[in-house]
Amino acid sequence: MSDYTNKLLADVKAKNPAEPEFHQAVEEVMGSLELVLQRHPEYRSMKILERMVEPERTITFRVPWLDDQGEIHINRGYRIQMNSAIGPYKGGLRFHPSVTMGILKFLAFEQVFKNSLTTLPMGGAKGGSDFDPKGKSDNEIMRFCQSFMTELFRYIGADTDVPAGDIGVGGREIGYLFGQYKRLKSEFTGVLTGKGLNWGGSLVRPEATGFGVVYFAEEMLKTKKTSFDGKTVAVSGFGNVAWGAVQKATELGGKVVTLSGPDGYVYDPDGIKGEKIDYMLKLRASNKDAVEDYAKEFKVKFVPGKRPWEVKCDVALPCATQNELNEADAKELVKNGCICVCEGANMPTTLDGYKVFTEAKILYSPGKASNAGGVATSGLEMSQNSMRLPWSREEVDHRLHEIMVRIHDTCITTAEKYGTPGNYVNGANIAGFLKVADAMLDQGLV
Ligand code: NDP
Ligand code: 2IT
Repeated sequence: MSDYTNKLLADVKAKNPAEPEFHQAVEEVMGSLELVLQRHPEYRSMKILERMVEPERTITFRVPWLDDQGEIHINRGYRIQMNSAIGPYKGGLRFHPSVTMGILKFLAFEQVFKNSLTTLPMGGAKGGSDFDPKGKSDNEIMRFCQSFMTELFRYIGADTDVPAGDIGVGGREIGYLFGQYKRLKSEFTGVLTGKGLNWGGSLVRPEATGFGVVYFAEEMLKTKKTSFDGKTVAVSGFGNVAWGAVQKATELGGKVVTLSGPDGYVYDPDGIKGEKIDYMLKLRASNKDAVEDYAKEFKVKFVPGKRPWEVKCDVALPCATQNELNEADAKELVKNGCICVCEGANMPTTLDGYKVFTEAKILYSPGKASNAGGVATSGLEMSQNSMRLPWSREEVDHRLHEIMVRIHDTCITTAEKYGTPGNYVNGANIAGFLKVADAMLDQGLV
């Protein structure tokens, strides 16, 4: 990095103390932009980067709610509206006890680049709460969602900011949030995505992130003249993204042998397919916090307290959470012959892990490129809502596939144009950045 980007990163750290994930996300992007800044001095003189690391708006609010015993709980709610240069704010809501301002800033920052890569007109945002859905009843989840929306509704809207799901927020939560928004505003608009099919949701949105990850990985494998057929695949997580990825990887002939949760990982050498994929939905819906039940149900090995990266695989799809794959894990994967790591989660690989993959010259794609299918299909849901016309499953899936192929091509051509052929991180960061930066230049000092 140059003196300029080093100083910028130091300023970000000083101004946003105790937010290591945000620092990490900024550092990764800065690492890709040297040549861009040399070729375009106007970005520097117009302080585009300095502006991009400062959220346009951050909102925090109190979320009081009653549990089933009548006890009062207070959580903190957030919405980070990071950048609206190319469209209304767009990005998910995360409900997880680990949620802090720093986590959401990193996610909102990543979302700006990701949304830009989709080619659809969406700015970047993220929100959520430190609420822990684990062990909560359906009624408690509903009361929490209603209280959360009772404050959030002032700041969002179909043309302003359109939240969706992320960790801990799926179809059920989107339903409760939407219901409350509708009551408060007396309007039925596409203010959230990931809605139910009967009330404005899009076909394929539940599967979209995972499908998109596999469509992207398929393109990566094509560059090495190979495919998923016959490949052993390690997946982490067991949530929405992992579920979609397992389905599509299996459909394309891959054998998915792992799933993981905070409790450890399961190793299923016969492959996770058919009813086993449906069982993943039960695991999530149980509101427990574990994958061990899968091992009991299907009589396979459960490895407590470990991540799946020690398992021999050809393709790795990290689909759980940030920083779940570190330097040692990366070395283990490379040593065991893994040829492709395609991220489903946001920033699952540490910066040291990324270095290992780059040095080993294996295929490696950052989440902001390969998991963009989720938000892209949210964008398609917004289009359908605006038209008040639903598209068929084939239509949405075809568009999703086309978008993922296009993002892949953009990463490849941009990485090459900026002197680092095959580097998906640089390709994604530079291409995502350029569109937003140029829009900011056009719009004056905003
Ligand atoms: P889910 O809530 O459906 O599943 C999340 C999975 O990650 C669960 O297995 C969860 O276990 C685990 N997990 C979450 N936090 C932690 C933690 N701190 N330590 C260990 N395990 C953890 O979420 P999604 O599948 O939607 O999200 C997974 C990843 O994909 C996230 O990084 C998310 O940002 C990203 N993503 C999601 C998109 C979407 O459309 N849903 C789109 C693009 C990216 P548990 O919660 O039980 O701890
Ligand atoms: O990280 C992500 O891209 C998401 N959680 C999906 C966001 C969205 O608006 O669909």
